[in-house]
Amino acid sequence: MKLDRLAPDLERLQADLHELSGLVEPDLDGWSRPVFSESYRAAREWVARKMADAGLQVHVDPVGNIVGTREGRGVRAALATGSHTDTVRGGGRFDGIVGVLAGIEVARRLRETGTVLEHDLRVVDFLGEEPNDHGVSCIGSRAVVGAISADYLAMPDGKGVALGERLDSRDDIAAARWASDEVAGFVELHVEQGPVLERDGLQLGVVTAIAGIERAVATFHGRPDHAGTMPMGERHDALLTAAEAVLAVEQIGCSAPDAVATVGRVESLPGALNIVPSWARVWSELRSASTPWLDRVRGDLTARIADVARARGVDVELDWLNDQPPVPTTRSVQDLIASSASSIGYSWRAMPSGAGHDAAHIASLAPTGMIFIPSQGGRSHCPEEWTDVEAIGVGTHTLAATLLAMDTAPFARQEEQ
Ligand code: HGY
Ligand code: MN
Ligand code: MN
Repeated sequence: MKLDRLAPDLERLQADLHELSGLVEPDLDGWSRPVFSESYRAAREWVARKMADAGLQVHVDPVGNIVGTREGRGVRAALATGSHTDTVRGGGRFDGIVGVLAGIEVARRLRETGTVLEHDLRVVDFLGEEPNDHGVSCIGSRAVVGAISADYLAMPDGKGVALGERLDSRDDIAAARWASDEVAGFVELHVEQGPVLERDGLQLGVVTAIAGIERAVATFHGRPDHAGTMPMGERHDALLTAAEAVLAVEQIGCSAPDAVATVGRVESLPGALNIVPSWARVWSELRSASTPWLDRVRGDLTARIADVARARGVDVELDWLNDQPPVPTTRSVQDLIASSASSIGYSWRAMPSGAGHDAAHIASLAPTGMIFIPSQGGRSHCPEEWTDVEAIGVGTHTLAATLLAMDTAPFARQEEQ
């Protein structure tokens, strides 16, 4: 088939982006649609309607993923694509929703060109990809690969509500699990959320690996004292200890070329101007596509935090959360994305993803690939996030061509890298 026939309708994509990105929380900054919020519920009703309008058979699975299916000629396993429609607070208009809308547009173009694949096509809006108030990310994609544990379901939010209480499937999360042979392959289209493609002047990224993420919470117990009378050398200041820990995180993040480390939140008590802080808490994360680096820096950070606390006579507790190892994508799927892009005439490069994605979980179940399109200024997780609709069209076109190629080309399962 001439791949140009599967090119997306840019005006329709633009209209979808405008409608869906406008469903946000009125009292939050940016384009905010946190999981379990009212705007998120409205957005998912919108997605289900759009999937149905595109001719997909729509159902909501036991954990709350929205799944749209276009029947194929009969090959047992489905080809899947999709992403997420929840956002970070203060987020942008493209993170996640581009992958869901592209999947719906591919379904429309298949219908409009009368193209029936051998495989079913499955378009998924995965529940809650962003880290939520319960400290869990990628709820829907973890659930379909059986990676939502009872501990996860018990994780409370700030109001003490357990994650399981928020899920439709509170009694049987296992029912959401996809069978090991249910999906033949998965491809996710996503904005790059970084500066590489724009800097290199390229249209597409073929993702080689998705960074691993280690998250740590350090709690410092110092001693409250009068800020006016206690000499500097005799204090046990929890916040100053936390400040040194924050700088230690930065130094670790700068210790390897493709690594990053961030402290996104610091709290301290009692918070009075005239009392030396007695308590402080630091939330940090370390990311890299290199497993050896992640393994090493867990120990490094643990040792450095213990050192700065000891030096100031402050006690510290360090909890490690969400150890998500780096995930390589499947080489043969990477090759199909690259050959599809090249055959249409799009420029591309291979690159790792510093951001986490639902694909990182689906990769444990099926051959998996990711397609990136440029983010303006490399900005994301902020209201300034922007990707031109033409670039989204290039990504959607490449997604369609890749799924068409996967429909007939042999590609290996996960063990081949
Ligand atoms: O945090 C991430 O990398 C993704 O945006 N959830
Ligand atoms: Mn995100
Ligand atoms: Mn995302």
